Amino acid sequence: MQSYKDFDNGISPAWCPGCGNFGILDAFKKALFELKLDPHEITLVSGIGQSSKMPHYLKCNGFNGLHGRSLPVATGVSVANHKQKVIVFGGDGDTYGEGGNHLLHAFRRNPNITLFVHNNEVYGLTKGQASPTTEFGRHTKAQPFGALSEPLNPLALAIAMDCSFVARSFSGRLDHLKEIMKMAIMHEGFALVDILQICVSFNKVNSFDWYKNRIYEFSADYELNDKLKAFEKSQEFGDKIPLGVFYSNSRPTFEKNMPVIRDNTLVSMQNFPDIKSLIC
Ligand SMILES: Cc1ncc(C[n+]2csc(CCOP(=O)(O)OP(=O)(O)O)c2C)c(N)n1
Ligand code: SF4
Repeated sequence: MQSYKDFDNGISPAWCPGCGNFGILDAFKKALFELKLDPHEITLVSGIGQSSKMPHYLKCNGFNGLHGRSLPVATGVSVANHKQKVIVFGGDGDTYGEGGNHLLHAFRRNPNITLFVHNNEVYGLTKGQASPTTEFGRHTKAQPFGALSEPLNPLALAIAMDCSFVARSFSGRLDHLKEIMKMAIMHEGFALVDILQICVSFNKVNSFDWYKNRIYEFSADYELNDKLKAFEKSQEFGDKIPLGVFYSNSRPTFEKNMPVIRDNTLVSMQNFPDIKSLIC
């Protein structure tokens, strides 16, 4: 690849002008270029949503599945060909709502997958209903009396479940986001990056200026596999919002735990192996 723009496929994004997804797309192309990855080495998987349109705009292998179902698809891709870099894009609704159950099992299994969550704190594609990360009491068109549930803390959940890489960045800090994306893609194991994303149309509270006045970049002053310290850090969200890597560990991956594909990919095998060898 001569330039990060070589990842463009000529399709123009159907996002509102000013949407944070543009920054995420840009940072991602730059991250792939700097990692010297070629399109054929990457498989992008997504569900349904504005964020899930990411694979539509990139020259890479891609699969667009059902709302919330990207992680099982991505796990299948990774088991079939663990030499691919498997990268998932989803919204906070897609990942933490519809796909919440799959997320828990991905944390447990630790497949070698990178998950980027565009967290705009609303369901963007379906016009701004409250999502699992919407703050309690927030008024939307669908919640005229305010959201009635407490928001999910995705980082705390991931750390509690020993997710092997947990980080946060912001769609308006492109260099920071690009570096975090590179670390997450190169991490061996399941990596979650929660990306705070501006939705100019349906989230008028968490605007660019709102974030600019609160976010700060931190380098952990603790060992990154210190679960308790990471958990404590993950509780910070309000007047100050930390961006960076919160937690990391080197657990064996799901693919490494599967003897039949330890040395060879499933897709390169002449004959599909006996099913017993996959499960024992
Ligand atoms: C099972 C199911 N439930 C609901 C929908 C309708 N739906 C499509 S996109 C969407 C919201 C997507 O929001 P989010 O995942 O937060 O992504 P964003 O658009 O904000 O990037 C919903 C509710 C659907 N397609 N399938
Ligand atoms: S509705 Fe929000 S998330 Fe969707 S394209 Fe517009 S700004 Fe982006």
